[in-house]
Amino acid sequence: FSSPAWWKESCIYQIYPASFKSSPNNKSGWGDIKGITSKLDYLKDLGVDILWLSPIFKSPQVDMGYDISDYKDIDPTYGSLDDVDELISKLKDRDMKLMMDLVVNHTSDQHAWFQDSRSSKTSSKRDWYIWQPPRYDADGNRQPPNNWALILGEANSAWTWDEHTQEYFLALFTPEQPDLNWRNPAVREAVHDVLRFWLDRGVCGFRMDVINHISKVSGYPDAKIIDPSAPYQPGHAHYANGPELHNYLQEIHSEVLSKYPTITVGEMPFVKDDSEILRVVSPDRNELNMIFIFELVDVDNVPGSFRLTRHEWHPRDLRRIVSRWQNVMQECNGWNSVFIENHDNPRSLTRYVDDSDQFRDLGAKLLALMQSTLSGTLYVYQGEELGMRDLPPEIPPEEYRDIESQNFWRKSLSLYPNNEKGGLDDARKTLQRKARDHARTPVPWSPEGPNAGFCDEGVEPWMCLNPDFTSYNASAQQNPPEGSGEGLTVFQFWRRALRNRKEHANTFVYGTFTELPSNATEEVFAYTKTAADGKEAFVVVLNFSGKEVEWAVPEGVSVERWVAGNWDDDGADKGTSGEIKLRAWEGLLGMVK
Ligand code: TEU
Repeated sequence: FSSPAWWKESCIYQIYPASFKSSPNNKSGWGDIKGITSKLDYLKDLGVDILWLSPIFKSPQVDMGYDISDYKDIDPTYGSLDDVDELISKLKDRDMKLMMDLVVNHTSDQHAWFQDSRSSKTSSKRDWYIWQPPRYDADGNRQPPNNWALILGEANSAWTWDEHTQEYFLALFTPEQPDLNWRNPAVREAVHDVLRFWLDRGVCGFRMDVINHISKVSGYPDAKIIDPSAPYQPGHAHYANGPELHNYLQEIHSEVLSKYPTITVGEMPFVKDDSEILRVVSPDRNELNMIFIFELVDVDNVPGSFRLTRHEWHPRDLRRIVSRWQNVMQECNGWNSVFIENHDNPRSLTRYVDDSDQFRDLGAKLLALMQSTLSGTLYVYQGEELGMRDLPPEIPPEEYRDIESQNFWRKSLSLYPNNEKGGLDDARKTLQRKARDHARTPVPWSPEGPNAGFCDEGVEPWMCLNPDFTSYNASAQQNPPEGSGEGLTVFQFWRRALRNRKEHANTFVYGTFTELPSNATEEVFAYTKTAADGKEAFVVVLNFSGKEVEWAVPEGVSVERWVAGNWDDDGADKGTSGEIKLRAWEGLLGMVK
């Protein structure tokens, strides 16, 4: 359904630089660029084609680099421009590429542009950001221009008062991340210039952070009240996919992207409407190659609310969401990004399957089997290939380093200092279930403690490691010690799955997805993938439950044999027609006649 392209067939691996690998003699406890360069053979062996680095630019690190103070320089914590050049050239030696994270909805408040903007109302950069005079309530008290809430954890106002010039500026995420005013053509030109700078240096493209937030509706109307007890409300109806978004994206394309062979993926929180999404990813629109649709990773958010909320879900929701986007993109000639993890969500293993010691490997492999057989460009988040799981509950919220978690916890402490109505217990539960910290623990490279090869011994890592590194680490997974068992490790399973996906790209990357009926209790997600020329088809059957269930091979699907599975026997002895028994968390890949 779609013409082939290198960026469609590539496997993209997301690196969270602070936690990937610290090079020898780096005493900071943070990962760095040289550390990344030292692991390219590992990544190549896994089957990765493109690295996407979360931001490594100069930054005060209020939001781990998503607050940039200089787009054309590297934060000294991570290294230098020379290190990036070296990384690009070593990637090239291995036929691999580099993608950067473009964070241009907002800058850091330490960026020279903002410093200038806030210096006076007559600054030439005043209009580079979004400034508004206050409102006054009936008692004559100063109030922000509207009721929009900050996104990252605190639920305060999205407007910050500037004493010096007596106006508010808009900063949707934290007050240290003021939003750029994209209505100003000079801002857009400055962004184009940043893109050119990196493309000329040899990067192949960009992941664009909250790119759908760049156009705000004019007049800044109040948001609908979702939580009557809160003074500020989620305002995304007024800035997610705002009125000028498509014009701005098309302008980036005509001014910059059309002149380079690039890959682009936009982050688009809060938007689920297919026509709106297709506007961005349809090739004839010249906007972006693909976007991250958050419907699946937001499945356990209270609808309409932010991330740090809890909502129950059932495997049928996962089925419905995955099927929906497979179908929409193939019917409308769009393109999917296939992903289930990133640095903003807990580990998929804990969240969608079962991370207990008993089922951990099966669960991680089940998700690998699903993702490696879906149509679209595949993204793997660091540690996903190792079956990393969330932090255990013994680690207290005080150990969490993310600004979102910290703001949320501080707010909870102030609301329920004595755990009134169990408020603190509840907040702890939310962090345990939803904190971004779970995905940000350092990658364990070896079983040797206390730092597991992430950084030098004697150096304190910037955040705690997951204590299970003695058994789950890259060295044990990539080259398991002799006698450690018959089956594949999670890493080996991923490696096999990625090779299989490449070998059968016509079927897995580009093929037609058809959902098959589930089992009676609806935990089985089954589908076929068929190559466009009809020469090859596979069936994928995934039991999203820890129970043994029966699933009937539908009439019209004739399975020749099961070729792979997440249980060590690859499902070899199973029947291929009628009712088949699926074991706990079992996933099967079958060749269709
Ligand atoms: O994330 C956007 C973001 O905040 C999402 O978490 C989104 O709001 C959520 O999924 C919807 O429920 C990006 C970065 O990935 C994140 O790390 C940054 O903190 C944020 O932008 C600000 O730059």
